Amino acid sequence: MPEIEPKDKSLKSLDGLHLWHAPMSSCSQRVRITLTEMGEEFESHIVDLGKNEHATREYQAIHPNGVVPALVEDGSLWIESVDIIQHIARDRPELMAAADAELLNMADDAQADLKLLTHEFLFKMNPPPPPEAAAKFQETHENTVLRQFKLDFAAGFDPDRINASIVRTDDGFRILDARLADGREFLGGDTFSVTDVAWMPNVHRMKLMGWPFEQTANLTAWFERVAERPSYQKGLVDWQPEKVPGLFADYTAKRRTEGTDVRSFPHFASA
Ligand SMILES: N[C@@H](CCC(=O)N[C@@H](CS)C(=O)NCC(=O)O)C(=O)O
Repeated sequence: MPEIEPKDKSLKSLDGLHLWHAPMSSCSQRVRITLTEMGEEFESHIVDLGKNEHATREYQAIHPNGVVPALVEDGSLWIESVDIIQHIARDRPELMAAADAELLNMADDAQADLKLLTHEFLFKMNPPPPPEAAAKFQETHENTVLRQFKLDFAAGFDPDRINASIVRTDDGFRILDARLADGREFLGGDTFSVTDVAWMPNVHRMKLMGWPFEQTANLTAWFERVAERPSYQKGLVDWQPEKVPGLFADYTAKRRTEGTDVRSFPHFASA
């Protein structure tokens, strides 16, 4: 998907690029990295997910699923990060030449597992939301999958569900690692493309939780290469609150001591 008809008709009169996004959201990171690669400025509309701004009627009139990102380009509304990055880069052969449909679809599919693992291994360090805020989210957000996800997170994810997410994520990373085994510099070939952009936030995120990337050396070397690009700094790192990596590292160390970090789950522990 795609371009969609906005429920909020005022979006149709917006000129230029407007991005509704969240600083730490991996899907928003993809779009910001692409815009930075293209040298495009955009009007930033921050949606504070911690304050449940995505559950407001106003935001749900912009994005029908009540998630970020949403992009308006000269009055046209686009959702779905993997579609957005291909749309905005459509006239940029340097970013589209090595676009790989299979790896882009995989990046899209990987989102649900990234979300679950992020909540389990990173966001869980935060105190749960006050009961009134949680109840209000259930009343006001129309996305039933997201509402159920929040309830499941509050109740504690089943360890089998967490392990299944780890297995699928590792399978995906091993596919990328195998692609890179032929010596190519980038995921789609010898040029940097939207395919790399789509996967950069995923590797960045899993590094924060101590993922065993030593098992995928080609992918590790690829990430070191792409992380040197100014777009990684400007589109991703600069939006991340400075203290966040340290707090996540402390939490990950605590989970490791307790034997509940990502490496302690059966997929890695029994390998
Ligand atoms: N498939 C969508 C997924 C969008 C999505 O799930 N966004 C997340 C942030 S990356 C979100 O808004 N989550 C809200 C929440 O967890 O409450 C895309 O790629 O744009």
